[in-house]
This record gives sequence, structure tokens and C-alpha cells, in this order.
Amino acid sequence: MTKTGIARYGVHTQAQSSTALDRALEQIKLVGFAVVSGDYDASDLRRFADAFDRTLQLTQGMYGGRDKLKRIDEHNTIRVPLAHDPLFLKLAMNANILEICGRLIGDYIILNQQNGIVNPPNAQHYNQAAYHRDLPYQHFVSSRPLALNALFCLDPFTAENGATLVVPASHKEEAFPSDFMVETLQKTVTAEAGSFLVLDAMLFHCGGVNQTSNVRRAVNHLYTIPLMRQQIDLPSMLGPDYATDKQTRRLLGYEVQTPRDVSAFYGGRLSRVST
Ligand SMILES: O=C(O)CCC(=O)C(=O)O
Repeated sequence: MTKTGIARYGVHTQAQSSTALDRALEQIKLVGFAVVSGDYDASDLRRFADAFDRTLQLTQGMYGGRDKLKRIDEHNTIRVPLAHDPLFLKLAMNANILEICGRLIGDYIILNQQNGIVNPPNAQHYNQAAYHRDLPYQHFVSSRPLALNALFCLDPFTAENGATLVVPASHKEEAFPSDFMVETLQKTVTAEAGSFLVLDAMLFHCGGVNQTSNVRRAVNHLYTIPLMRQQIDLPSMLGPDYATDKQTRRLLGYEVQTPRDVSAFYGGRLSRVST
């Protein structure tokens, strides 16, 4: 019999987790969240941070300016940064994250959304500061995850700069917990820059209050089973030639676009049968 440090009795089955990714997976299943290394070095992080700041400027200019975006509370968000800089496609395809998605959700996953997010300094209003699920408005429990999100920390997540708060294991309950339970159980998840906070997308979470004088930047990714509609139709937005390799096209949803009519539906099936 294997000797372990943890006393127990009546136990004849135990989960086995030997690598960091195994442990993250086990933790996500149990409590709904884990911090996972992105395996990036300091120069990668600088490149991501520069690309983030550039893309924020660029997209605010493209979509009418910061003031206009502020009217719809979009001034602290970059929608689909990978459309503007290929570095963000690399981020969305991080090997550790895709392995976790594959092992928890299954072989076929698509990217539902990628959003750059800025938690503003000096406790200004932040659009992610209210508790929510990343499959919002949904109240069900599934026996396995249908979606995971991976929040890439461009800056360190600290208690002072508004690191994410989670209610552990709330992905296992249909209802939002009582205020008393949220206050009692909520946990601030701190993480180093360069890591991902991976959540079961049904876990209740929110951004904390940033009490420092610097922004806290992150890039959120939502990965789902292909049955779920993307937030923005990525194949249409990116165009037919954005990616040629099968893995990228599959991840971005090129293989699961809704046929526009019956002829297109038949055409898709015919293209898959051998002659
Ligand atoms: O800012 C955070 O820590 C949380 C972000 C968040 O809740 C989201 O993007 O859905």
C-alpha cells in the first residue's frame, strides 16, 4: 500500500495529480479555478504589454474614440485583439491552456471571445466589478465543463490592484449564493504577471477594486464547446484567409459556421464525403 502524508480511512479511490497541469485540472474540477503558468519570459511579457497598449489606442480610434466608447462602457475593453496583432492569436493558443481545455472540455473547442480588459486605477468604475459568470444569465449545473475562461495577467494581480475575486465551487450550484455566503467564502486570487487565471466559466467571479495609481491589464479568453455561439462572429470578422492551418481554423470557429441555407448545408456535407 502506498504511504502518503494524509491520514484517511475508508478511502479506496483517490485522484492522482503529479504535474502542475494535473493539479490545476483537479483544482478547477473541485473549486472552479486555478492559476496556471503561461511559460513566458520577461521579454515576451514586454511584447504582450506593448501590443496591448498599442491595440487599445488603435481600436479606440477605429471605433469612434474613447468618449464615445465610454457612453457604452466599452472604453476599458479591447474586443478581439487578435484581429489587430498576431501576438494575441499566439496567446489564445497557449499550449498549457489548450491542454487544460482539451482535458476538461474535450477535443473540440472553439474560442468564443477574446477581450483585453483594463481595471482602471484609483478605484474608478470598472465594468467587470460586479459578480457574474462568463456564461452570463445561465443557471444550470453540468456534469462536465462546457466552457472555461483563461484570464491572462499582463500585470501582477494583487489585493491592492483589484485581483479577481471568486466564490469557490460556485460553478456547481445553479443559483448565485446568498450575500452572506459570498462575503464569507469569496477569495481574492493573486497571480504573477505572465500567468493565467483559469476558471470554469460557470464560476461566479468579479474584478476587485484597483486602489493603486496604475492600471491592471489582462486578456480574457472564453473557450467553449462548438455548440455555443461566439460573442462576435470571428470567421466573418477575420475573413476567409486569416488562418490556414486546421488547428487555428477550428479554434476560431471556421468549421462550425451556420450554413446560410439548405444548399450551403448540403455543400458542406458533400465536401466532406470521399468521392
Ligand atoms: O478583472 C478581473 O479580474 C475579472 C475580469 C472578468 O470578470 C471578466 O473578464 O469576465
